[in-house]
Amino acid sequence: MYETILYETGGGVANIRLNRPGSLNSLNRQLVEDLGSALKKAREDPEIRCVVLTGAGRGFCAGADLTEGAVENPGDISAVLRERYNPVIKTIQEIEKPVIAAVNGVAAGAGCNMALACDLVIAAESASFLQAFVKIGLVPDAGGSYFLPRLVGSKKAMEMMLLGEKISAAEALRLGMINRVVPDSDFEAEAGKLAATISSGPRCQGMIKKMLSMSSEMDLGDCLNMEAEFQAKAAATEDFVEGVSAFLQKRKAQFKGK
Ligand code: T3D
Repeated sequence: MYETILYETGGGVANIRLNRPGSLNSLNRQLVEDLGSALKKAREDPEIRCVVLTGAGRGFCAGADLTEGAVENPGDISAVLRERYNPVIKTIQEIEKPVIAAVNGVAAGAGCNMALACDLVIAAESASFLQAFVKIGLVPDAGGSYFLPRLVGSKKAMEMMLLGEKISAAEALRLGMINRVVPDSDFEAEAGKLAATISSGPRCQGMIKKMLSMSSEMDLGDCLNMEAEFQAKAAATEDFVEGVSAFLQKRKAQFKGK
């Protein structure tokens, strides 16, 4: 049981819902702690093959809780990031299971960058994204300086970070920041379908995640070597045997994530 999030599992999916709707799920100390703990729980649970991160109410996440006293104790911000935010972003990246951000509403500041740290992002049509930091005199954090320029290019990232303007889900999709936009009325169902597709997929999905993370820092030669190494691991899985058998028998594969 968590104080600030809802954690539900089913069908191989761990659903983590940020649950402070009164402040658009802003990140207070407890929420960051609960989120970190829930992500670790999903990582350790062998039944879980996909994680979904979403928000309760009309927002996804409005970034840091600005009522928590950052202005009174500015010296603490560095420690807050190193000890609380950064481990969450690293866990999202390092967990060997796909993490989907299901962005139901506004994603601002660290909330926006937390969504970008996820492996897939599906957004409701009414959702929006903003690098809100500059509006309050802060620089981007929660991995934004890493993810955003890699997704949209440095010029667009610069514009978003310098101006802090809100962009629509449709614009975020056009820019390549996110994967899918669906009508608000279909959002829960479509996010559920995407999670179900991933959670019934083969073991190699976790390897694909790891490979793409590693390849961002590699040259072609290293990527080719990495592919040879990971392909041997993928070929040793039960799911590879099932995948090929299903193809030859002209039936749908039943993957077990093993
Ligand atoms: O110390 C550290 O933790 C350092 C780390 C910093 C990382 C960061 O994320 S810095 C960036 C922090 N976030 C922001 O600056 C965004 C602030 N919020 C907004 O700009 C707007 O709320 C939104 C654009 C996100 C949404 O606007 P709108 O008009 O849809 O909603 P609203 O009316 O502004 O907000 C609704 C309620 O949520 C409102 O409360 P009220 O008046 O109904 O009681 C508002 O005060 C509250 N709220 C929204 N964002 C935050 C928040 N309360 C606390 N902290 C927030 N970030």
